[in-house]
Amino acid sequence: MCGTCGCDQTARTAQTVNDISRLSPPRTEQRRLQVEINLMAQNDHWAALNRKRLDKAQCLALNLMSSPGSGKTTLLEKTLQALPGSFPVAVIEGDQQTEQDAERIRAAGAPAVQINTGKGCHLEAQRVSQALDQLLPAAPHLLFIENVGNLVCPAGFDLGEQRRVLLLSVTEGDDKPLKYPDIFARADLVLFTKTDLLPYVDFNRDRCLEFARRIRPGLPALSVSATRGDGLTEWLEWLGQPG
Ligand SMILES: Nc1nc2c(ncn2[C@@H]2O[C@H](COP(=O)(O)OP(=O)(O)OP(=O)(O)O)[C@@H](O)[C@H]2O)c(=O)[nH]1
Ligand SMILES: [Mg+2]
Repeated sequence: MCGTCGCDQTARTAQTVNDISRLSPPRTEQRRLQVEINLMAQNDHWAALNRKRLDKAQCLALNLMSSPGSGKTTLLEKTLQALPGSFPVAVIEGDQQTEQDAERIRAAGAPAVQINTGKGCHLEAQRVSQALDQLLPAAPHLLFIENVGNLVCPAGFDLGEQRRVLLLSVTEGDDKPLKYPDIFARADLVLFTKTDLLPYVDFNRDRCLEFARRIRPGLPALSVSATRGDGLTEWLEWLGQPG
């Protein structure tokens, strides 16, 4: 859980945890746990509010999670190009630094809000709520939330999305489900990306999917090459399927 690595601490809570760690060990552990529980409860509260707002707006929100660089933004660019021009879609971009991904999305034709998490390695529901303030008035039917590139911490933070898509590029290795089970356990779809590179890497899709389904039985899977366009039709069909 992310509270263990401390990556979700704001400056204030990080200070609190530092203060706590000066206390005697058993009490320190108890207080640290309490801080983590409070932070998670706060996140869950904001996530529930987000979900209510999205449901009311009839907007389907998808949380895209993956390691850094596995092709989230490229897939979104291609998805936006493939959707009819008038289709109301919006994007929230999460990165530690820079506005680059939001700029790429805007260049592809959709409104985008960039969230910079600084030291944080995942998005949190309260920041997503602030982004919704900007994006929901335009009444999008589809909202993509590109999480910060990380196969660990995003698994623990509900953002209020309806569906979670886990991207795994073929260059990352087919053992990843066994090494990072939490994120696979919470996925609604695993999307194998960069399949154009399969001839050059040692990646066994069947083996990887078998590992993933040990963790999440029946987990649906698709394969795409965003650069070549392979699998985009199936991806768009999946997007159009009811919950
Ligand atoms: N060969 C190949 N390269 C791809 C594909 N999709 C993305 N890439 C490349 O992979 C690199 C990272 O792509 P991004 O779309 O920025 O990845 P990302 O997951 O959004 O990265 P972060 O936001 O930094 O986590 C870029 O150089 C892309 O051109 C693909 O289908 N095939
Ligand atoms: Mg990106």
